[in-house]
Amino acid sequence: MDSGILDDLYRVVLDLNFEDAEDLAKKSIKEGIDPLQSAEALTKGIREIGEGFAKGDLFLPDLVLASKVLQIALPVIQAEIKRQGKKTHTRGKVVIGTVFGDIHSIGKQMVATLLFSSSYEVIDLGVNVKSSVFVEAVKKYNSDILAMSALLTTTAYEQKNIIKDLISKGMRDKVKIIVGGAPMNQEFADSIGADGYAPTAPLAVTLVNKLLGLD
Ligand code: B1M
Repeated sequence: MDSGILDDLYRVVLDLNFEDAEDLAKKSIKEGIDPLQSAEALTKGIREIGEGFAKGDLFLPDLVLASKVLQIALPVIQAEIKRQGKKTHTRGKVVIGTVFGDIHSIGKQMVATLLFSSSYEVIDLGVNVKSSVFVEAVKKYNSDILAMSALLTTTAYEQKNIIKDLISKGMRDKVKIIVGGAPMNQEFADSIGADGYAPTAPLAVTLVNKLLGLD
């Protein structure tokens, strides 16, 4: 296995090189690189871009171009994760989305992909999802899990509003709620009345398994 490709995937993000992103992702699959490691290499790159942005060393166009790299490369990798998932039966239904006011899609997409490849039926509502849309979907699909992602300190509180709306409609006890995203932690999840918090996509799968009594 050529682990140099993992380094290339990491660097393609830092170099904002969206032109080579797809070919490199395809090459990693052709060469038998574990797609979970490839996804990790890409996200390591974008985390560093985020740190540079936070320090003022990088600017919004850097964020936009780096996320373009991920939006090109990650679907190729995710398709391979799904392909290797050998899904046989459905363990449960998960409604997932990024909350209203927030358009960050990459982490939510990773959680959705790993849940799907762990045999969950995933209803992905996308980004910037209004509370009423989450509530309707939970009802329509009779989902076991509601999974909400938020990447901004401001939008994290939107999750609390959605939980309040579920309570007011008498639906809170019918669904387990998990939250995640960079600004969150367990304490925050407890404070808004979620059933669980996961810091990463793989741990979101572990959490869902645990909440549904499956292992
Ligand atoms: Co924005 N952004 N962004 N951004 N962006 C952050 C989040 C930020 C931390 C950057 C920074 O300043 N260091 C900062 C937020 C600060 C804060 O609120 N505390 C920020 C900001 C400020 C903004 C804007 C306001 C910038 C502006 O316009 N001035 C703006 C807001 C737009 C909006 O949503 N309304 C904005 C815009 C954007 C882009 C559109 C350019 C782009 C998003 C493109 C896209 O997603 N399609 C973008 C990006 C790429 C980032 C960073 C660099 C990377 C986010 C990412 O994709 N990470 C980010 C910096 C950072 O996070 N360090 C940043 C990789 C991804 C795999 O990680 O999403 O954390 P993450 O997901 C992880 C875990 O958190 C977890 O699992 C994932 C993988 O293991 N997880 C869950 C996520 N959801 C989960 C749900 C679960 C469980 C686990 O259960 C339900």
